[in-house]
Amino acid sequence: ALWKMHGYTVLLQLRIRSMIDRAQFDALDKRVNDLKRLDDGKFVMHVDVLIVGSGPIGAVYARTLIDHEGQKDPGKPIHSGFKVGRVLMVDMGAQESKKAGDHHKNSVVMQKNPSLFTNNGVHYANYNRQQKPEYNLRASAATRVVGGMSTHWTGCTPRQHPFERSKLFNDDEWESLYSKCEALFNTNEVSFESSVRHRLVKHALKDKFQKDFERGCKKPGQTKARSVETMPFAAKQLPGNESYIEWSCTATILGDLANPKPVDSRFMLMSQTQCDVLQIHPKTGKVECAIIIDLLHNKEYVVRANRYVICGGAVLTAGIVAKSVLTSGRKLDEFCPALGKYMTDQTTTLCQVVLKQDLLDEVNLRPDFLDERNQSLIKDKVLEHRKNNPNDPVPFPFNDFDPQVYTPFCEDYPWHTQIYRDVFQYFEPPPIADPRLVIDLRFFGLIESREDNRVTWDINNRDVFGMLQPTFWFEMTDHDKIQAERMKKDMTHIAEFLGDFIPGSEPQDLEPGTALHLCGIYRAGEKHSPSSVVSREGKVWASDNLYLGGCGIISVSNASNPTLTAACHALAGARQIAEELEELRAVRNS
Ligand code: G3F
Repeated sequence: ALWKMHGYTVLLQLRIRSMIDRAQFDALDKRVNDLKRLDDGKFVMHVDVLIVGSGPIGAVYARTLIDHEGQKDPGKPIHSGFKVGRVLMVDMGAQESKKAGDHHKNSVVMQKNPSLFTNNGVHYANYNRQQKPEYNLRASAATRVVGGMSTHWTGCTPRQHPFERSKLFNDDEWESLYSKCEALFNTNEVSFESSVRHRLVKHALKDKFQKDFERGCKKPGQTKARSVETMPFAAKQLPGNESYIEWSCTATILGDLANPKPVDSRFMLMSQTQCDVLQIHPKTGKVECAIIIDLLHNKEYVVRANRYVICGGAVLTAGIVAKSVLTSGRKLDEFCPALGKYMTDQTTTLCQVVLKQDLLDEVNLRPDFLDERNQSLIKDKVLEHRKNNPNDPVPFPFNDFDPQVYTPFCEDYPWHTQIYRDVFQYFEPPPIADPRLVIDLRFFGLIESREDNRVTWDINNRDVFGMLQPTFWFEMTDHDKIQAERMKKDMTHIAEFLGDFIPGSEPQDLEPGTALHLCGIYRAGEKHSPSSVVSREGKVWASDNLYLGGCGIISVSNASNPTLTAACHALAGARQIAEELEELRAVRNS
């Protein structure tokens, strides 16, 4: 009888598997109706890897698993011949673009009229009655849409300075992970080099502020270099159209997998599908299945996977784990005592200036002064603009790209700076200036990593999706505040090299959480210990088949945009999963 039951289960599984295999991405509903219900009325799906969340980190996981590591690289694939089976990705947000997870700025209309741009951030704790206002991260938010954060990503992807990144990878490992992730993100420093404004701002700071600074460095005790550079951006110019930038996002990372009918049937994306809970075995900690809900059709599925990867944004990812552990009757302290703790934010300071007339005069008088030797790129642009618009006193073409300049994080000035035009509608300048003359300075500072800065959950406090509300307990230390003040002074000093403050946009601290760079909530550690939740690859210590990805994994306080660093961890995680699946397959085949 046992054999019979087992046989039927296998047959049923095989049948379901082959049905899923035949199904196409855009016929999900039909396909699902074909499936047989289990006795409890739910449908079951078998996949190799379930990825929850379709942001840039989910995309890194999917691409790496499907490519079975580096296939597109000139380097030798580590697992040659090995193919990962079906990867199912779910996202509770809707798919708003033809390609899965496209960047809003990849629409031409948006590029020509950036003020149309909005981010789809949903603030967490605004309707959480347990949230004490004084400990809130008022501005922190999550994006619920296919593509997640990458649909409105600024794309600023610097490597983190050795001082602000963990030692979980050694320098060579970081180097190799960073290079690979930069390639996945198309991170480069040349996309904006042809912009007149970019060259002008960089020149103003390099030739004036940096030199001034270097002279200052000669003072005893101050020897560290500080430089002005082009910001590394995850965006590239499209060949053949110099005025268009393709912003990196889930769609570009997934590549052909993001097409409406993906060429690779091993990948499937379900939008408007929530990962409700993971069923975790009370003794082994192994995830037995995930319950996902197709929100549009209100249908529940049981997903059985070999590996589960949760990367739905730091706070929501931790929330899924918390709900899964707490609803199984266990305590977080037993399963993952550090979950929610050691949270780091970044302080954010902003100001806006109108470019100095002196700088414009320099361009008007000597249109070639920003050109490199033997080039007349900038000069030609300025002269042509002048010819076509003789009444325009501003020497910048209307479609000139925004400047993208920064002074990288360094030990003596431990903050990340962005000197650019931010299309984020967090802070729109009053319409008093020609938008081409407005420069934003947005600086990001360190917050100490402390156990007490944390998120907590209560099983009786749920949100509109039935998930547990995050409650923040966040405070800045005196040291954090002193550093933030130093950073603001530095901003004021640097801004003076560029222009005058727009009234109302003088240097000011923005709300906690504004950076959208919460880290540490499921921090990685070197070994299984109560102060970390996952390994450097994101594997939960207490479980054999559960991985967490995203900024929550970053274990130390940091100031530079963390997505590239989170991607390094995700890449290491995807590689480890690939190896584990290969071993599983070998065991099964033997
Ligand atoms: C942008 O200017 C930064 O580049 C992002 F990293 C950041 O998340 C965003 O502002 C919001 O502060």
